[in-house]
Amino acid sequence: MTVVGRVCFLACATMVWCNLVSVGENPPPINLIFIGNPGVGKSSLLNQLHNKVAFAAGVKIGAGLTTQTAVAPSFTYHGREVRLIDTPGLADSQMREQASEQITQGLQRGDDYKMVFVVNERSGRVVDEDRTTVRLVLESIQGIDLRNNYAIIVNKVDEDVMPRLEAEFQTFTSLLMKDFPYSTGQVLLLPQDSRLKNKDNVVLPANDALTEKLVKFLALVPPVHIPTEAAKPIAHEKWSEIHNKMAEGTNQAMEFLKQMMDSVSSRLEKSEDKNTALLQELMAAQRENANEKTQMMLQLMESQRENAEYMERMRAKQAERDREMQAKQAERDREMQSQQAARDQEMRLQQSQRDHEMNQMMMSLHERAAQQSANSRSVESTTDGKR
Ligand SMILES: Nc1nc2c(ncn2[C@@H]2O[C@H](COP(=O)(O)OP(=O)(O)OP(=O)(O)O)[C@@H](O)[C@H]2O)c(=O)[nH]1
Ligand SMILES: [Mg+2]
Repeated sequence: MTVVGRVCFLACATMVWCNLVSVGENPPPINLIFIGNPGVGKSSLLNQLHNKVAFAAGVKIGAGLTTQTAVAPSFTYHGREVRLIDTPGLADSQMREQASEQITQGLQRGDDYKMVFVVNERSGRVVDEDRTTVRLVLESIQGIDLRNNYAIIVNKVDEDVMPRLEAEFQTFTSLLMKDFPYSTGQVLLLPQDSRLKNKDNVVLPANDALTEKLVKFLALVPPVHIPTEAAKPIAHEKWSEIHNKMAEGTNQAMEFLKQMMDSVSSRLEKSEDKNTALLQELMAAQRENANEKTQMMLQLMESQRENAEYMERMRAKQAERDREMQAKQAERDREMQSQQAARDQEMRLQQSQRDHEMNQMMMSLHERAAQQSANSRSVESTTDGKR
């Protein structure tokens, strides 16, 4: 990256980091301090913000790599000075005393701080060493309300764990902050980056997604003023005792969560059983209802069938009656016809009888007339003869 590019990046980053601070005539510097156990990735992340290797970062077997609190060459923007401060980890028992002094030294610069704790996760579980370090450092700052005034970065989150951590973010953060003197809503999950894994002094491009995510997150962390006298020595000698308590606290909280989950799931199971029973009842009622309906339908169909049969019988009877009536009528017609024929026959007989009688009468009249005419002719001829 060119010098101009780097200055632009730093200028942008500074502008974002400063955006929540009122900038007066002589605004105080902002100390961006990263605190956390050895190997969590503090120096690496600060190098990404600085966009160059300002702090040695890498693999160190058995101990912390950073042993001294170090401040990157500060830069200003709009008159506001920004300092990146790297600190050693407390979990390394060999250098705990020195590390705690170094951290306190880093916190005693006065002015404003954006205090960032860097921690890791272990297969989705909180790391009690990290919890111990955060608690001891928070407890060392006295007389200042740090609630929501510091940030936690959960760094190097495994890619398989990330979705589950995101899904159970509340549970994870409440376990993480259990027994802290102050909790915070400023928590960032940063994914493990294969480009950094077990590497030394890697600096990603300025506009890399990881760096951008980091810058955006840090912009929203409110700066808090920590006067020099407020940062008291860290009770490093209590580290093991506090660590045991934190581990016990985590176990209790996990146990409590497990019981809660068990009770929730048993309640869910019960309510599921209840729901299943209700569903079965409902289905039985529906079946009964359906049976009743079927019965009614069957009855209806039966009565329709009976009606149809009755109608059929009625129609058959009617047809039978019609046929009988027709047969009787035909019989009557035949009788009347034969009576009429008999009457006609008789009338014809009577007529022919009368005709015969009439003929007889006419013939006898003719005969009589012929007789009379013959008689008159014989009278005439007799008369004529006499004359
Ligand atoms: N995979 C992966 N590795 C990382 C990441 N951040 C840092 N590392 C690696 O983790 C190792 C330790 O990182 P450092 O930045 O030196 O850790 P530190 O917290 O400064 O450790 P100390 O200086 O010992 O306190 C290095 O090899 C880094 O490259 C990350 O996001 N993903
Ligand atoms: Mg380091």
